[in-house]
Amino acid sequence: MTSHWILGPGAIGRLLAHSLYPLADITLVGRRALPEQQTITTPEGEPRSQHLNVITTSQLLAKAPAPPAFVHITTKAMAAEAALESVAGIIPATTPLVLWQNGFLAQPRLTELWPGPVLCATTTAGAYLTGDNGVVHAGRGHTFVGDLENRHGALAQQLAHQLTQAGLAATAVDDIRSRLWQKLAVNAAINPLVALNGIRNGELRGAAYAGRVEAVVKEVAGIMLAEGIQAPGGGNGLGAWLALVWDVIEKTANNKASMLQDVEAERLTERGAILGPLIQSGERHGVDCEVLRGLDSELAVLEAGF
Ligand code: KPL
Repeated sequence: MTSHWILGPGAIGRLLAHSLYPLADITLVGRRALPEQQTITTPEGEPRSQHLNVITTSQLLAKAPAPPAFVHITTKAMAAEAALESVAGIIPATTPLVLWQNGFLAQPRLTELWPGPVLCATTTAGAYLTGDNGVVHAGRGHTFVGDLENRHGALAQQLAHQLTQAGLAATAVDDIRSRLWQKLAVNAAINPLVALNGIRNGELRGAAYAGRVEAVVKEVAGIMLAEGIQAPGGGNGLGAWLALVWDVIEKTANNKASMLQDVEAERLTERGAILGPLIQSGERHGVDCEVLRGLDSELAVLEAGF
């Protein structure tokens, strides 16, 4: 049976653990102890309770079990490197990692740092936590898996196959970098504005915010052009990026975006992983990124108050 360690028992980590169990051997690892009896509510609203192997990092280190087939890192972007460091001493350097982070910070860093294969996953599956023992699988989505250098296609296929068998539809792709940047574009246009203004995604359509969304997308479109990234439907003009962003806003109108949830809980946001790569790219290519810089500074001021 394939064994998977999942570092980070947040919403995606628990969704993965519930889905892969009992098809695969699961170890869900967190910094603090969580109940082993965990419940997932399916997209159809049915609760399912399972006894999962949930342990703390120190318990894992003490036990030093046989190395897993995959180590999934499902922490926030800025905690991914520390999560890897916490287990690096007890796994072979050839162990495949799977990175589930938003943005484009952890992925290039860990790809460079880790000698073994580093797969990146991007998913549209929706999940949120309801407490220490509950997660809601709010919406079925699709997961794409691949590595930044396109060297591990067979491994990506093996993982995509297992995820699909586990009920999380997944496809191995050879353009994961573009897909991560496309998601970055959407996250940059939505997350900072909703987090700073305390609003649901759909409210961005209102007259008070629509112009600000368009100003962000204008800069993002310039950066994507410089990076050679096309919008998902093809096309790299402002129109293609605006269409994508407005479509996601429409489809997620009722969502409380992840960055707003972080701000409400007074947690550090993923601004470094979402705005950071875009601003650095803009600076590198001489593309205007004043609006993005402004959002980053506003978020920094907000976080300083936590
Ligand atoms: O991915 C998201 C997030 O909340 O981080 C969006 C697309 C903004 C949906 O809420």
